[in-house]
This record gives sequence, C-alpha cells and structure tokens, in this order.
Amino acid sequence: MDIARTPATPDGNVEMADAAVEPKDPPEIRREDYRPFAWLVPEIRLDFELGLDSTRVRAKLTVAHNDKAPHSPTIRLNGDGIVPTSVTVDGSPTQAYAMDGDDLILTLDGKAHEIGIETEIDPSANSQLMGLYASSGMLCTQCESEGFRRITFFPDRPDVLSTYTVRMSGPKDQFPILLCNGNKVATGEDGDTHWAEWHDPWPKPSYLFALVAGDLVARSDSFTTMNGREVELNVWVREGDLDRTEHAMESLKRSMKWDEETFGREYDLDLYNIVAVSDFNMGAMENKGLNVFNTKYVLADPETATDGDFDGVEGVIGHEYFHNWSGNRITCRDWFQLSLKEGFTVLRDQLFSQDMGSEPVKRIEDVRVLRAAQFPEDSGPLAHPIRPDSYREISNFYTATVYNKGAEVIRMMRTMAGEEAFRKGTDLYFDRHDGEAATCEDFIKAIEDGVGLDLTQFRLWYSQAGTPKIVVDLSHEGEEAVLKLTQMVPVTPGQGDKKPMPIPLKIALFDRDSGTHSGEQLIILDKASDTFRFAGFADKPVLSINRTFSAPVTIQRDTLRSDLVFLAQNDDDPFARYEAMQDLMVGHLVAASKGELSDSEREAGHIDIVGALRSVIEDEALDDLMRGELLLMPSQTYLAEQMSAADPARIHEEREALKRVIGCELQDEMHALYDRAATLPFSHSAEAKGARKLKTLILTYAAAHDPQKAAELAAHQYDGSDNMTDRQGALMVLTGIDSAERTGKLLDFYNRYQGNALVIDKWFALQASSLHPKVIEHVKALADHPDFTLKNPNRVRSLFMAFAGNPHGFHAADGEGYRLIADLILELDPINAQTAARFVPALGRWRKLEPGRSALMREQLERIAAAPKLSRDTFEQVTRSLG
Ligand code: B3K
Ligand code: ZN
Repeated sequence: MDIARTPATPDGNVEMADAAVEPKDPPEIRREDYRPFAWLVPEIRLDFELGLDSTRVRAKLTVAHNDKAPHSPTIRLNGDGIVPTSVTVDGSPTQAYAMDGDDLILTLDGKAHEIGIETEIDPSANSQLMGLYASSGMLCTQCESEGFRRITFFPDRPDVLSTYTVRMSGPKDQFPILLCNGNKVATGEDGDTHWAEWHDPWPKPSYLFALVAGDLVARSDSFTTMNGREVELNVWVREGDLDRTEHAMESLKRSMKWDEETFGREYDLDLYNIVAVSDFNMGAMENKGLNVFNTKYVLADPETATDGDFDGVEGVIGHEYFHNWSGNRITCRDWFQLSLKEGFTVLRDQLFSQDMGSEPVKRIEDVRVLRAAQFPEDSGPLAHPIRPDSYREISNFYTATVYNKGAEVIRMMRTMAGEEAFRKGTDLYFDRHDGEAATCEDFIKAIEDGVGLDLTQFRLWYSQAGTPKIVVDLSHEGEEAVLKLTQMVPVTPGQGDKKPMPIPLKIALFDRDSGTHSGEQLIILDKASDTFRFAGFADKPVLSINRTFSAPVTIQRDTLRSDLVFLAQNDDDPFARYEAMQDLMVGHLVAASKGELSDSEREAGHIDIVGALRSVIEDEALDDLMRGELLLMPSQTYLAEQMSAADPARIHEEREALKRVIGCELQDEMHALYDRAATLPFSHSAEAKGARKLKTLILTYAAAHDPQKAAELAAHQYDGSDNMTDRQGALMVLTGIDSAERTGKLLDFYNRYQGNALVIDKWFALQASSLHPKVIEHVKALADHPDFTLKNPNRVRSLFMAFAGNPHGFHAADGEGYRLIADLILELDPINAQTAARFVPALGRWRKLEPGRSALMREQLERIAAAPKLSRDTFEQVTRSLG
C-alpha cells in the first residue's frame, strides 16, 4: 500500500499530513486539529549498541488501544532520516508495513501488540545536533521536540507516555560512563565491551528521553529531600573541567531546597545527573533524571566566568531542575501548549534567582530581556500568542514570547491572586494533573479553582498576540486625582480585531512636596478605557505606574520631564525608579534622533539627565548593583523600537553624544566612584558584584568622553584584574577604541585562554559586538580564523549573534551587515537548521527601519527565500518575515 498517495488515516496524529509534501512547502500544523493518539505505548525497551559512526538501536514497543480515542487499526510511528533494518510484530518478522515519507505505518489487527524495530544510525554524521549525536568523542542526545524520531520509529508526540527500560553497551575505553534516565539497575562486562541497564519508573514522553556515553568525571554530592529521601547528585564533565563545577552543584542544591520551600515540590528519583556537552543547540535540556547542559551553563570559576555567567548557571540549573515538576511530572498535551511548561518554569526560575540575589535588580534584568527580545517579536512579522495556533516547524516556537511573555502572563495571575492564594492554585494544578499531558487551559482552570479567581477574560492573554499599549492621562479635579487609562492591543499577523484584556497595574500617587505616597494600589484595567478616581489630593500628584512591571505592556504617558526627574530621585519602587530614569533618557534620545530638538531643548535635556544621574551617584541608600542599573543608558535596539522608520545611524550618533556629555559632566563623580569600587577585593558578595558592574560602566562613559584616557584606564583594569568580570569588561571597552592597547590586550586574552572554548567564545563575541569602525572587516576575518567553526553552535553564536545584535555593525548603511548574516544563514542551514533559523528574526525587522536599510534588509530575505533548498526551520521563518 502506498500510503503517501492515500488520504490521511484517522489514527489521530495531528501531523498526518506532514510527510507527503515537498520540503519546500511544509504544511501548517494547527492547534484545533489536535486528536488524541489512537494507541497507547505503556512500555518501551531500547537496546543501544553504541559506536560513534554506527549505533544499532533495537526498540520494543508495547502498544494497546487507547480507549479515550476513536479506534484505528493503523499506527503511525514517526521517523526522520532513518530506515528500519527489521520490523517484527509480536516477535514475528514482517514486511507488512508502509513508509509514508519518513514515517512507518503498521496495520495491527488486535487490541495489544509488541512491535520490534531495528535501526542503525551514524551519530558522527549528525550535525543538526538533534537525536543521538557525537560531541568531542562522546555520545549524547537531544530529543525535544522531535529528535527521538531520528533514533527510532515512535509516536513522537508529548501526549504518548511510556516507561523506559534501556540497555546500552559499548567499548569500555571509549565510553567508560554510560548514563540514561532514571536509575541504573544492572551493569556487566564482556571483554572490552561493557553494558548498563537503566530503568525510569516515571512514564514520560519521548522528548524527555536521554542517553550519554563517554569519558567523563563527576563532581558528586547528595541532597536529602523534605521527606528524607537521599538523592545522589552528579555533575559530569570532561576531566579538566571538574574544578569549574562547584557553582553548578551548589546551584542545584539551592534549587532543590527552594522548590520544596516555595512550591512544595520534592524530587522523585534517587539520582540526579547533569552532563555538560560543548556542542549543544540551546542552553540545557530537562530530560528526566539526566539533564544535558551546554557547558556554558555548567562551568564557572572567577578566572574564566563573569558575574553574569555565574548568574546564568544558577538560573539555568534552577530552570531545568524546576522542569521536573513543571514539564516532566506534568507535561504538555501537544506542542501548542509549550508555554504551559516553559512560561511557568521561566517564572519559577526568575523567582528563584530573585530570592538568591537582589530581587529588584533581577526584576529589572528580566524586563530588559523581555523588552530586547520579546517586544520586537510581538511587534514584528513573527508575532504569535503565547499559545500559538499553528506552526510549520515547532523548533521556531521556542521563543521569547512562549518563554518570557509566558512567564509574565503567569506572574500577572500571581499578582492578582496574591502569593499565598497563588500557591493554592499551583498546588491544585500539581495535584490534579500529576502524571498527565496537560493544556494551558488546565493550568488556568486550576489557578481559577485554587485561588477563587475568575480568569475568563484573562484567557485572552493566551490567545492574543501583540504588546498592549496603555495611554495614561492624569488630571486633577477639585480634591481628586483622576486617572484615565486607555488600552490598545495592536494588530498582529493573522489577528486583526483585538479585545481588551485585563491588565493589572500597580500604581502609587506621590505628593510632590514630601516625596512620599500613601500606599501602593493594584488597579485592573479590563475595558478599552476606564477612569479611576482617587480622593484626598489638594494638588496634582505624581503618578508612578506599572510598578515592579506588573503587566507586560508599554506605557505612553505625557509626563513632564520634571516629574520623571522627581520619580528618578524619589520612587520607592526600584523598578519604577529605573523606569523613570530610562524614560528620561529615551524621551530625549528619541526626540534628538528625529531631529526635533532645538539647541536649548537639547541643553535642557542634558541638564536634567545629568542632574538625575548625579543624584543616583550620590544617593547613599542605594547599593551598587542597583546604582549600576540606574546609571545604564537605554540600548540602541530599545530606542529603535520606540520609533517608526528608525535610522540606526542617527540613534547611534545621538546615543554616543549623550554618553559623551554624561562622561564629561560627571567625570569627577564617576572617577571617585571608580576609585571606591576598585578598592574592594574579589568576592561573590552583592557588594563586590556591584562594584565590578560600576567599574566597567564607568569605563564605557569615559570611553565616549576621552577615549585615550579610557583606553589607559581599561588597560590598567585589564592588567590588574583577578577575575573575568573585570577583565572582560576592560577588554570590551578597549575593543571599541582604536588604540595600541586594543591589539595588545586582545592578543594577550587569546593567548591566555587558548584552548578554553567558552572563553575563546568571549574573545569572538567581544570583537563582533564592538563599536570599532572596522567591525565588519573584523567579523569577516574572524570567520576565517582557525578557531572558528560552523559545527559548534556556541562559536557560531559568539561571532554572528553578537554581530547581529551590534546595531553599529549590523546596520551598516551599505547593507553589508545584512549580507553577512544572510550568507551565514545560507551556509549554516544544511549543517544546523535550528541554529540557522535563529538568525532570521534579525532580518525580519525591515518594516521598522528607514526606507534605504529596509529595502536592503528585505533584499537579503528574498535572496534566502530564493535558495533552491531550505530547511523547514529557515523556510518558515523567512516566509513569515517577508510577510
Ligand atoms: N526544554 C528545552 C528546550 C528544548 C528546545 C528544543 N528546540 C530547554 C528548556 O527550556 O529548559
Ligand atoms: Zn524550559
């Protein structure tokens, strides 16, 4: 039977249509087409004969009718680039199967069967890094979302849950360590070969399967859970990396404790393994009991990792650990529900990091990430709701919208419920859906029931894309402050008519004279427009709104500059204070970039900004981590987002000009601050971290004002540093200055860290993100450097993602920056489609730019679209970006 030419059989697989089409036009998978799978696979046994070039996989699947789905005699087992070398049904070899594209279809006459399938794969040829692949002599897997089908044929969808028993064997010398999910139940040897058998008692979808084999060493420790279960913990790395694993292990223990205390979640196996690999498409993966991590989020010591890297390790270790409940114990019914696990888990890791360090600074950092990555997505051609309605390639939907906006949406529920009630809601969710593949709707319902909150209208946050804009109008009538709020949810691709959403806004009304307010309030704007009245104000107060960034919206307020200066000096909510400082600078820079400022207006703006910054420097109540946030200028990308037809060159010019003014006017204060910060010895304390943050920030202002002096200072900081934060900060400033120190220190850095891949990544990234006028030439030369390779995603990102995020180079007026990224996408696509597709959004911003650059950018997208063969990943992103 040639299934490829027959209509889709009713076996309930939403991806039925997938295989029969040309790769150039992959089909759209729609959320509304979800059907439960007609078969259950309660058990799978896997036997791996491991080899780098050839691994034989024998799978035995126990299958049975799913009573909760319409019956179908056919079972579709997904495959991707694999062929069956043998197929059996109930132990008897059979040829009675059909291939439909890459999938294998069997027709079964009974209610329950055992299917046996053998495949042979070549891990060393797997450059996509999905499925089983080789990385520096070891073998490892990545299965989310659809990598398991590159290993064996299986219903590779998250709502098919099985218990896994896995036997793995291989040469002892090559793979002395054999790891899999769950617990190791048996081991043995046979000459030069050895084997291990693993069993995972928790039913899981195929995307959570993992296997690792290699020459690894572990930092081991243990954790006793709240109910006294002793858990063995291991962080596995290559031998030379062991002394850089302490922070990862400590972060893991802190995560386990925090999740017990904060969400009542206890770990459920006797073993928790983390393995670090250097070739990895993303940050890490939460496979049950066997997390696989990018080395970037495991290895850290002060000599080679910055404070930001340390925070990153803690956050990602926490994130993957928290998935054990939000993702693994309760998984997703289908990939449209991805935010169910990712949005919730991002919120959990954000709250964890807030508790481990500075709460307000972490909040500001998270908002900055949201604004830099998610807001542009939401206002561009790739906009989608946190629960998308359709996709062609699910890998393209691991986005800032699903992750970070998803977290913000759940955070709003928490804000409206209050912390204690929210915990009742999450407890109910975990109880009600443990062991299931659930939906976002299940989560919302559990919060509703547990908290006692009506979230009917709130569900719109799951279905409507676009960042709402709130227009604020504060007036004063008699003794009342009158706040009129209007919301607009913008039109996004495929979504024209938007409904008003409930928007929780924390506000405070400040008395201008005393600089205080009488209490923060939470108001909910749930209509297109609404008016809120506040009695007892003899004079018009100053409004502080969206405190703690209580809603992921943009606020348009016609605030007097003097009010922003007031809030920048007085607001007791650190986020709102930061926001006022940013708005002060954004307002000035946007107007200046548009050429709207007269000389005297420009001068007045400078005076206000410098005055507000001076008061931040002088405010003794501030800690340096927070002071650093308040002294930061808005990024060029954020500024461009505030404008239509943005001209990146003009924005850059104005931003540098303001930096120069600040560097000049505040040079004495900053110098004194630098000297104070420089006296602190290295430690991981908040105080010392704050001091390091200030030092490099001050160097960036000095570089704009007096480059030669800044180069000397930076070289001095570089030479005297005993940690990577100071050294990288100094080198970052130096790479942007055409000076003798630049060449010398870059060479020194390279020689000092040659062989340490993560630090050499920094060396590439620093040069690619530099303000140097010849940055494009530098990037081209670096792409030919012997240490550069397209095979390693970290290295590709370190050079090209850094460059694509460098407005100064990427937006070169002649379009050379766009061409460079388009060339990369075309070259990388056949090697690693997932990583290549991640570069497309940078080119999708063409509608937001001035006409010249807009046309040049679009030209490059069209060039990519015209390529004879594109991956599904890149095809989808380019098509959507062209719109
Ligand atoms: N769940 C994984 C991401 C998998 C991405 C697959 N393309 C990591 C995480 O979010 O924890
Ligand atoms: Zn995650």
